[in-house]
Amino acid sequence: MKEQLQNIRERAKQEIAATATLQDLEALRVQLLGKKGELTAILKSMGKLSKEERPVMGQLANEVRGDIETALTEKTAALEKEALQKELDAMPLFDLSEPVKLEEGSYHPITLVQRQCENIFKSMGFTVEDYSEIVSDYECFESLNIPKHHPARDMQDTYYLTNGQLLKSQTSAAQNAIYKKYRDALINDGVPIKAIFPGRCFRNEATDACHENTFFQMEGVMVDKNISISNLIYFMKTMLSEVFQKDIKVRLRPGFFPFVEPGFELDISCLICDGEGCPSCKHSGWLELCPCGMIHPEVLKAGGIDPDEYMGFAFGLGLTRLAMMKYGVKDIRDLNSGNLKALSQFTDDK
Ligand code: FA5
Repeated sequence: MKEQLQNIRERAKQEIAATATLQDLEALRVQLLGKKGELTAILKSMGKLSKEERPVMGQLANEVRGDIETALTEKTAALEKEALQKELDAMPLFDLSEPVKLEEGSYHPITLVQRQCENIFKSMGFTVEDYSEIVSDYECFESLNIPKHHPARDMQDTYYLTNGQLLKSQTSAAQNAIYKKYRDALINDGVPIKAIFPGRCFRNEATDACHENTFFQMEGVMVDKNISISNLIYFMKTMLSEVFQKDIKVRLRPGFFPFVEPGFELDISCLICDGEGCPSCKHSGWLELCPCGMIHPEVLKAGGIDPDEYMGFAFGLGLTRLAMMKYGVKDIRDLNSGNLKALSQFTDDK
């Protein structure tokens, strides 16, 4: 029996070592140690042994059983590890230490054009001002030489709030505050007022390809002694050639705004249709882009500046329309659409 037990141990160890799967190992365990297993059969036959032999064989049988169980446990662990490794190898690589690649956002085309204009004017000595979107009637109209009930108010259908204030319909609404902010430096120290103030404007518009109810403008003013229309034209030309980096057709025609005298409309030849006429330019071939003019004496007076001594120019650039022209956006409404597919394709390359 001793030999039988030792044989079983040796054979079991070899067979366990050669087993390739967990199922085969379980089958081997049943075959060796199960109710009808080989070792169990030997243990059952112990009764036939002599009194002296029984404890010796019993101890050996227990040792053999223990050795087989240890070999089974070790092999189970090895096969499980192997199976896990196979599973991991089949999985796509996932390295926690690897830097996570985040989707990058992009600037809105209007922001890109606004920043570009800001940089152009900053390089020419202009300050960039921020201004509220909710303004008073005085700021938006009265200080700009548009008294209550004046028909010029009809040009801008405005959103009024219940407290009497309104959503700014034009960036010109900041002019009065800018004059008051810088007039002391102008009068006492001879520092010209040179400021631009980009901002969002709101009008109750019937929207179309070139009109939105919410759009951006960028106002610019310059006040000093001896300012002329030539200065105005110089700054407009510089700005447009920098933004477009190519020759574009521009026309200047008389325009009426109560806060400038004389006033002009500066139009650019539509870059969507090359001046042929399309919905983006209301089929005229031209797009109103940047009305401008010499600041009306009443407006300077309201800002605390003596119009007999000082003069200046002002312009109101349509930033949203500029973005349309620069990036070839046919319908202005796409710019407010939140359509990331459309909006994320623009870069600030010139
Ligand atoms: C004004 O708002 C004047 N404050 C501009 C100004 C400033 C004139 C200083 C003189 C001196 P206007 O309403 O034309 O003017 O608007 C100016 C520009 O804003 C237009 O040429 C156009 O480019 C843009 N704009 C006006 N309305 C809309 C709109 N509904 N949607 C998109 N852009 C618009």
